Parts: sequence; C-alpha cells; structure tokens
Amino acid sequence: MSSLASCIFCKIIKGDIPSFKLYESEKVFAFLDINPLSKGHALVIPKHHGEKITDIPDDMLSEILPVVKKLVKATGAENYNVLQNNGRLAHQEVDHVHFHMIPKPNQTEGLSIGWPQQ
Ligand code: D5M
Repeated sequence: MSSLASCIFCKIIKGDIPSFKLYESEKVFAFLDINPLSKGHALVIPKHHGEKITDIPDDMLSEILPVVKKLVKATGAENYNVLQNNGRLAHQEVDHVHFHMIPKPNQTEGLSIGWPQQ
C-alpha cells in the first residue's frame, strides 16, 4: 500500500517524476508505460489517489474510459487490451488505480500479455 505522499503516479501527475504525457484534464492523466508490453502501451489514471477501483469516486471513473477510447483511436490499433489490476494477487504493482491500454501488434512480433497465464 502506498500513501499519497509516496505514490509514484501522484508524483507523475504533479510533474515531480518525468513521464511521456499523452493526455491531461481536470480529473484524468494518461502517459506511456515505462515498461511497455507493446509500442504505445499507455496508462490512464484518475488524478484522485485511490488504490483500487472501489476507492475512486464515480465521477472520476466515468471520465477514464472515454480517454482510453481516445488513445486507442490515436494508435489506430484494431486489436488491443484494456486491463485494470486490483491487488497483488491480481498483479497490481502500483497502488494508484490505472487502466492499461495495450495495442496488440498485427504481426507476431511484440510481446504478449503475461497476466492471464500466471
Ligand atoms: O502495472 C503498473 C505499471 O506501471 C507497469 O506496467 C509499469 C508502470 N510504471 C511503473 N512506474 C512507472 C513510471 N515511473 N512511468 C511509467 N510507467 C510506470 P500494474 O497493473 O500495477 O502491474
């Protein structure tokens, strides 16, 4: 569990940790994943700090999926995964709610998603 003060994603939102920013609004922030599973792998997060999806106010949550959709369209990907992990056993590493948008390359090159097999 990370507090707001030590949360790396809160630091990214504030600009204290650099990121490749893709989108920002009053409630939502999106940036490239530092450890991408494919080219364009993005993370979309609420600016409100909450660990799991159940910790986020509905008005913030409802603004996230349209941003995920915008990013999918921006990549032009026809195949993609949208993932959201909650808790260590569900492979959540960063304790600030985030949605992964992972474009799937058309070719066999590129990395596959590991989570479902683990
Ligand atoms: O995924 C957490 C994701 O967060 C993982 O794909 C790496 C990414 N990450 C961690 N630190 C950073 C920074 N500093 N910039 C960009 N991306 C980052 P999870 O669903 O919790 O397993």
